Amino acid sequence: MTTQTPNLQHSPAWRALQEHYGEMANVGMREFFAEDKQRFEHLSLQFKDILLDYSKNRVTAKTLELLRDLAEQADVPAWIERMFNGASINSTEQRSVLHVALRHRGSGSFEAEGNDVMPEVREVLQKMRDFSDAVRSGEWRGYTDDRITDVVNIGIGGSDLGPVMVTQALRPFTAEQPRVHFVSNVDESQISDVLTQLDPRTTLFIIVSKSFTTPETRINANTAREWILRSAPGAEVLANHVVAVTNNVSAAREYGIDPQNVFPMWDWVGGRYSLWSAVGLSIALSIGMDNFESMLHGAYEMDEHFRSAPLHENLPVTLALLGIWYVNFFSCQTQAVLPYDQRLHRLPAYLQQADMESNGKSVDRQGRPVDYATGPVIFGEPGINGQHAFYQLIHQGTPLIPVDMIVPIESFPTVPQHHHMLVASAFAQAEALMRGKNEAEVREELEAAGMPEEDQAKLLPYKVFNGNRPSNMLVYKALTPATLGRLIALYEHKIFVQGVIWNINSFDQWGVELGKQLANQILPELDDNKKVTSHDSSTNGLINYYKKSRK
Ligand code: G6Q
Repeated sequence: MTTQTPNLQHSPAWRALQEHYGEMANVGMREFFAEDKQRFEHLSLQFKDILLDYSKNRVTAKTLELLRDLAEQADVPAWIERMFNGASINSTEQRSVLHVALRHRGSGSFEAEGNDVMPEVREVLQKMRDFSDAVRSGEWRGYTDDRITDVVNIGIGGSDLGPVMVTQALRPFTAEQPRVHFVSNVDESQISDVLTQLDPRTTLFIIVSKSFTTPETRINANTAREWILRSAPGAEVLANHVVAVTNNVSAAREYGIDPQNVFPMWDWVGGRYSLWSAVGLSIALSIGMDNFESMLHGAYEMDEHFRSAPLHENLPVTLALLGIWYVNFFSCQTQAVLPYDQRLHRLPAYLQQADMESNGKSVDRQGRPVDYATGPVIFGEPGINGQHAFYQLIHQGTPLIPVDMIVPIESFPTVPQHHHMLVASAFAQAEALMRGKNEAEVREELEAAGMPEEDQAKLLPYKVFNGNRPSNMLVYKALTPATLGRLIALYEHKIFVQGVIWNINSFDQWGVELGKQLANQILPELDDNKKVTSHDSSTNGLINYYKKSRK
């Protein structure tokens, strides 16, 4: 492995960008568009049915060249190959990172620790197909010989967010049955709200837990088991109603899941990158295995593009470099994801985990604290709704917030009046963010409305939009399984490239451990009514207040 430049900020490519930022900080995008009438053609890329217009960014050809120098300096092309070749790039956990193998459609092999993983991947895909076909056709039945009408996915984090997002996104491809539900939170209200609508005789649970030790998932799984057994003749009925997806097959067996009903996954798949594995079983049950495989195919196509396209034509690399430009040179701390597609309403939450858990790191690959910013805060909501909520801050607030807008050309069903309004709004927002409205334009507008000059002067500062606010526009034909696969893979690879440039490990998540450890200490302290004194005064105070106040 190549050694990274010891201090990124003193590296030649970084310094060149820093210097260039000095020239760019105050230049307006309006000027770029005035100078280059073909800026859209020059700064947009197309891959299959996805168009990326990145012309509304505060970049020139020189900026892009310098950013690509940074990518070369960080050895991005070699890191891409390392990932695809199964090197242990998740260095703190000594694991390969092979979610790309899960959607590999060619005849090639992928090696993790010297073993080709493809035979097992194909075997599990076949098992998913057999199972999902059986449930969907009614061949798989509940213990009373009734057909399965509802499936409940019990899992959290990476074992939940992907399947939730995808099943919502691909609603037009779902069959009427089985209906798919999700339970993730340990808050009992979620599982009870789901179960009250269901009949245990026609419900199937998928317990999804890579580790099979996650307490939230285990508690929910116990509740599900009790719920089935309450009206069942004996524990043997569980074989018809509970399956598991896990890397810890023995724990699933111990828990009482029929070995036939266990779908394996592997330690070279990170939770937040796992929807392509059997973690996506709820997706397959919902949209059918053919559609699930189309999604894999779409992702595979993006993988091939990522691996082979030169940096200047590479969509994930381009998105990653633009992000670096804003985070590290414009000091942006946030990034908005705004899908103008209601079916993608869980995409911001999904990407929040994918990005923030991957790149929310402050120690580099050599174990040193970094002295530059890494992953931004990701947030977002579906397009039009966000406009009526938080866009004010994006337009006129003090922080600079780069946005990604994600827009379909067609939606299912397309009702032109609705869809035109949606698309017009997305394009208008990006235009407004870029152009803004200057004093002269505001004055002209107020004058045309007949406002007296004195009132104009008072109102003017509030009505000015400085503009020059960046956006990427991702436009795709329609949200099919293949397009969604491409879109998710695009973001996964963007995140990876940024992690490489920041010289961090995007594939571990030690930051989630401490809170879990402390919760395990507090949990037994809630069992009695004794006063707790072992923590700081705030934590003691909260625990004691809770104990005193509960019934
Ligand atoms: C994802 C994270 C995390 C994980 C959950 C569930 O990358 O590691 O979100 O997916 O904590 O873990 P289990 O699947 O092991 O229950």
